[in-house]
Amino acid sequence: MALKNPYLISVYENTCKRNPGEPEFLQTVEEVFESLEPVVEKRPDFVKAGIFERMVEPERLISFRVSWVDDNGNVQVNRGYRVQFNSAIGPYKGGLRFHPSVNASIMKFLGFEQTFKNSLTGLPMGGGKGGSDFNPAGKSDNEIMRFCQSFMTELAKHIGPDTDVPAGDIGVGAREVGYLFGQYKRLRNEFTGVLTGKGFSFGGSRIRPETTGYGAVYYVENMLATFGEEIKGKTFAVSGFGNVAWGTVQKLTELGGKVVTISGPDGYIYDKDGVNTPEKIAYMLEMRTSNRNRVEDYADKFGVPFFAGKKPWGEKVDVIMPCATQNEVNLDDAKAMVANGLKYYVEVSNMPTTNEAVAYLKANGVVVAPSKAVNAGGVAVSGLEMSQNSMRYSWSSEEVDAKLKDIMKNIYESSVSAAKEYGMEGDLVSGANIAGFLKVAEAMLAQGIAY
Ligand code: 2IT
Repeated sequence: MALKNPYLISVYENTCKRNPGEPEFLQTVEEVFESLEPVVEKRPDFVKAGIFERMVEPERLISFRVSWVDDNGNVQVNRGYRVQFNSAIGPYKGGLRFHPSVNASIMKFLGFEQTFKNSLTGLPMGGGKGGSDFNPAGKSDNEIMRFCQSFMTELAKHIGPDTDVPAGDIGVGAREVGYLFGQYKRLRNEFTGVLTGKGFSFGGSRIRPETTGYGAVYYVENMLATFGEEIKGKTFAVSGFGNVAWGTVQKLTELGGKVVTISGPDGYIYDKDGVNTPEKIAYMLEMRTSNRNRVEDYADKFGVPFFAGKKPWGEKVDVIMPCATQNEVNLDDAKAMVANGLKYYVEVSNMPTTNEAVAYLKANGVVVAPSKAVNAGGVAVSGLEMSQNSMRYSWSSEEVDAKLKDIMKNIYESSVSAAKEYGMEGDLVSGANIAGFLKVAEAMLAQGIAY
């Protein structure tokens, strides 16, 4: 373990004892605590108020049975979750993930990270996350609808526009949000902004679907500018082919970058000409909505090489942007990147990198941008959707995009200055963790001890 501060070590050890068998949650706690060592030294008032101990304990963890009937008439049972992690600076806010890997550890790691990410956006949103071990792959549209309705029948008891506002994540897009919203409205007889990522016709924000990727690219623009560089003319390796990868590829292409890889659970494709025509980019959407969950279809359609069971991290490019899921880059991958002379590593999916891999990249001079900051544009536009719903108003794409650009610039700049202020100049990971943490910690301090 890389932690040195004895107080943080003891809080971390207690967290390990209290959360056995939850490696992803403990991984993110350790990673955030490493960044917070200088904060502990400067802020004894936080230590006295037990802020660190309270920060790692979710305010509420709800788990529930979701039963539904499949197309063959068989009863299926899944487990649903909502983790309401921290409400110090606003209503709980965070996505819902439908994926077979979902468990309490995954939910808590995502909820913990969401707390700091939401804080970084500068908008009033607390941290939450939810989902289910339901696997959407291969399910019919009717099955998805019935599952969403059953899931919401329980979730509706715990959420509300001023309490907790879920959205999408892996396996939950506009279609699922629509079904979830419909069921909430049926149950409550209320039309409110209880979910974000809604369709535009019923209160969704312009550009919400592409915004996580757009925001990530705006972050990259700001970051490269610091080094006197730009996106134009650079090559990029992206993983995933879902919503986040799609928005990222679109915006990189628009700004003159060339994306040569995308990936799926089945492997990755290498497109030497770039995933850059409207047809190719639209096909990414088609692959997602087909529920087949494979990227080999792209290789078949466009006649490019497909590498079964492999990840694109061995490819030599200027910038690497993982956009798929957690822990998709390990120490060996990081070694391959360094051996290829990689300069910029930009996390887009939540916690795509193991802690050892991040340490190795940093130690070898790679500029590492952390997902909490880089992907915060998604939830930021969710925050803007909440504002629009509260006002019963709708901003144009240009207005939303301009606000998103501002938010991403602020996130980048506040991370840079927090790192500097706490003696970790140039460390974008620590800067984001510190900046995100401070606002939540101040709010908790001001509000007294009971959560
Ligand atoms: O990880 C994330 O920030 C999201 N899945 C989006 C959350 C949201 O509430 O828009």
